[in-house]
Amino acid sequence: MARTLIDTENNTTPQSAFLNRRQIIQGAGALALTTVGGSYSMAAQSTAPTWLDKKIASTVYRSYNAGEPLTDAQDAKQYNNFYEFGTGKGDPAKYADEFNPYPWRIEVGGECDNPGVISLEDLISSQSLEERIYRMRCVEAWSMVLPWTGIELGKVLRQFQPNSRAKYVAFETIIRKDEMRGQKDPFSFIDWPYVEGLRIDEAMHPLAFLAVGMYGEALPVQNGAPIRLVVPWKYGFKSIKSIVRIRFVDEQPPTTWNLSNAKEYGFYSNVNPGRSHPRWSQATERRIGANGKIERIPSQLFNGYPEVASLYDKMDLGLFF
Ligand SMILES: Nc1nc2c(c(=O)[nH]1)N[C@H]1C(S)=C(S)[C@@H](COP(=O)(O)O)O[C@H]1N2
Ligand SMILES: [Mo]
Repeated sequence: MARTLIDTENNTTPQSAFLNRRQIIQGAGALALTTVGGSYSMAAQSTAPTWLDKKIASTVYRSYNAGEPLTDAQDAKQYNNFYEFGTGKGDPAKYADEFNPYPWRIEVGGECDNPGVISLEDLISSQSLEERIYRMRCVEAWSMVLPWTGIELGKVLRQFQPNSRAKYVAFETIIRKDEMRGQKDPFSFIDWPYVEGLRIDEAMHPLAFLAVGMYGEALPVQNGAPIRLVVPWKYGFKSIKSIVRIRFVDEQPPTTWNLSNAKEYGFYSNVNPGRSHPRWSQATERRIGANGKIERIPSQLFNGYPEVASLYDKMDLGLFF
């Protein structure tokens, strides 16, 4: 039942240059990075607190539906990018039980009138949760259709009252070297913490989402427990996991993949089939769909969310990639 999710014809990953070096150093086989299911059993999940399970169970409505079959939960939970746990697609699920996300707090500050440190519970208790089914398109040219549970990002951000100097929003992932083995890797090209950012109008767009659940349950660690960003019109790496800090800033903040290779990864990173990655085409994607079905389908501008186009009206998408 092991399924090969990376096709050999296109075994390109953003980090393949690094992986090649890593494989030489460690003698790791490329095959170990390319299959999920069967090669290991699911790691035990850390248990979410009761208040979170209850909150997620109270989710009442679906505001978006991709209109496409859902990716199997098993694939969504076992084929991940979360370099804090290693660079292999199976590493995050394999080492998930080494990380305990509860209790969780988020520090919100910068250009806003109501900064502070807030617990996850306080952050979401005043909001009702909704489920949204979104397409997720990784820059590596694979994609999934995933049901998230959470809150519109803008609704959360407005609680902190951003001021007129808040032109961008910067996000940071937790650093916990003892629980996240990827952060101890001396060869890692990521300067921890993983950081991401959005322009303020992008962050306030109703499609931008903060997820605390997936498939009707609390987020698995490997998918970014307990809270992560989901920006469905951008390449997956913008959707930063396990967020501990949010800052309103007046200048474009640094972002992890752009720092690692600015020629290959821009700040905007909107899904754009018309603009190839320097090392591979973005015209099509490998959809990891229902019942393990994998098919090659055309990619869509803004990942098929044309409602965001007006955010980029005056911008040259080739220049601001
Ligand atoms: N902190 C952190 N967030 C991250 C990543 C990561 O390595 N670290 N990987 C990104 C990439 S490249 C993708 S495609 C998505 C994958 O999300 P998923 O594993 O839930 O499908 O998470 C993004 N968020
Ligand atoms: Mo990705």
